[in-house]
Amino acid sequence: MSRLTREWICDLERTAPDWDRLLRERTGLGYVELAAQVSGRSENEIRSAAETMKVAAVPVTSGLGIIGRFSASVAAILSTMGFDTFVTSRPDVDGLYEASCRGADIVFLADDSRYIALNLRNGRIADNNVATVTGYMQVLRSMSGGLLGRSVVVLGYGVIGRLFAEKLRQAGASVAIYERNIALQDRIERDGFACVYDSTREDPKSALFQYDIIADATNEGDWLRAEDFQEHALIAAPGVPFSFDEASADKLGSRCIHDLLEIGTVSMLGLAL
Ligand code: 2YC
Repeated sequence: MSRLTREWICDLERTAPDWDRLLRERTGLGYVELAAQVSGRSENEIRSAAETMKVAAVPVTSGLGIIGRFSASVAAILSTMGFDTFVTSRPDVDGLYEASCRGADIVFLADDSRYIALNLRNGRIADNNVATVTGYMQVLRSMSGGLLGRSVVVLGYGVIGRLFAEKLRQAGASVAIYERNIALQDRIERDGFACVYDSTREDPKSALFQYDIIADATNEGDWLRAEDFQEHALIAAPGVPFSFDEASADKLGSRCIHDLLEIGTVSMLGLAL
């Protein structure tokens, strides 16, 4: 997934509770419900974990360094679920040590290559890529009423797109891939998927109109419009930056679910319990 920027997430601490409510309204799955579903636990088990467990977000300075408000945003999402959370005052190894000394049961930390949740009590580890796709699969299941036998197109065949296509296939959906990168098209065929991107078409995007369930895992940003899809199409969009502009997002309304960090983070929590 693309590296977030402070500008993109600067409001997330304030909006995390609103998005929890909106997700529940639109998909029936707020943060606690989502964490329960991906973990195979009950909502009450998640809520009682929130009452007893401490979670720390540890800033990491490696590579391109700390993203302003990243750790605070992670903490805000998890405290919205009821967890006692804190951001360590120190980064990196010293921060991990601080988290342990202050009684953290689970730590969340990310460098430029990997964003994980590590359970210090049982050693379970959750990876953001896997958790994000697992969370968005639950969202799609809930919005669509079931994926068995449904025709789904996955946009983009990067790490998230590949994970999404495999999980959709496992769920019994008929999966096609839309990927314009020629180098990836061989891999798509090898993995047993049809690639529906056709560069000979005047408007390759017109191939998307036939689908009513879309998983958007692209990272180009601002390249799709609501009009590219059927009126009732459902779109799960983990891709960052978002593929739609504000006007299209408004037109799509509750048929399109996208966020920068929330669904992946609450799903990580569920998978790390
Ligand atoms: O502030 C910090 O601790 C930074 N080291 C965080 C870097 C996160 C880089 N990764 C991303 O921006 C996204 C994540 C949301 C998941 C995958 N890429």
